[in-house]
Amino acid sequence: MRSLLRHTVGALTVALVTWTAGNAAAQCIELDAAAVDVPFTTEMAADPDAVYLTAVGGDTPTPNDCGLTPSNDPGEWMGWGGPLDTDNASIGEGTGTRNFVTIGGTRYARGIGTHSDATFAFDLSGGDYQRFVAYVGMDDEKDGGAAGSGDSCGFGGTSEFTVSVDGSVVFESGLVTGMSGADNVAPVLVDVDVAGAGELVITITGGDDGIGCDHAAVGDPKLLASSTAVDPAGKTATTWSTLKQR
Ligand SMILES: [Ca+2]
Ligand SMILES: [Ca+2]
Repeated sequence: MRSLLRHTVGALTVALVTWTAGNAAAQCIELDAAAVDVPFTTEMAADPDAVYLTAVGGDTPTPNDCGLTPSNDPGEWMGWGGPLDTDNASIGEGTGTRNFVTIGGTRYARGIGTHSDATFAFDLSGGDYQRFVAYVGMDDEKDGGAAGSGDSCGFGGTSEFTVSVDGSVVFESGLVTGMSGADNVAPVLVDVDVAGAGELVITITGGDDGIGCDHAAVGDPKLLASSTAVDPAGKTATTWSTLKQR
């Protein structure tokens, strides 16, 4: 059973949802271990009405219980630390070190965790989708405090995210950082029209400082059949000090 309540984190209002193992989405989570304890303030559960984008689960490119898998070469799915071998997890430090996808203090039940540079292409021609909705940002596992002592990636990494539909750019994040000074940085909402589209491409590059430490992630990446508006939460920074109190 799920419980749902509204919760305010600073100026950020999000849906705070808890979920239990045993639902359909849990079949896609194959975390071997948590290498580091990544702090979070909010959990986002899977949307039972969505078709999710995923990385390794399922039969390409047919949607199944796990989601729609990429149609491009797996060698293009990450720029460091691959291959991607686990759904709904961060890139971690490689196989066996994945964590839950966590961006700006929100832990996502569904998501793609990778490392810049990365490209994911999805064939949408088999479904009747109206919108693609997701949250993009840097995974908090490289933020200060989460990265651990001796890890030089305590600034959270930087990347740029682009979404294209049938060859046309429909979303550009600009430069996204994992932290802003001592503050965590909230994920950026993507909400684009994919009605009648044949292909969706997500491109992640390293920004202006290369790809070092760029543990990039796409949280709750879902295809929706309805045009219902999504609460545009997720653009207000939460403070790292708040996260550390958990
Ligand atoms: Ca962060
Ligand atoms: Ca970078």
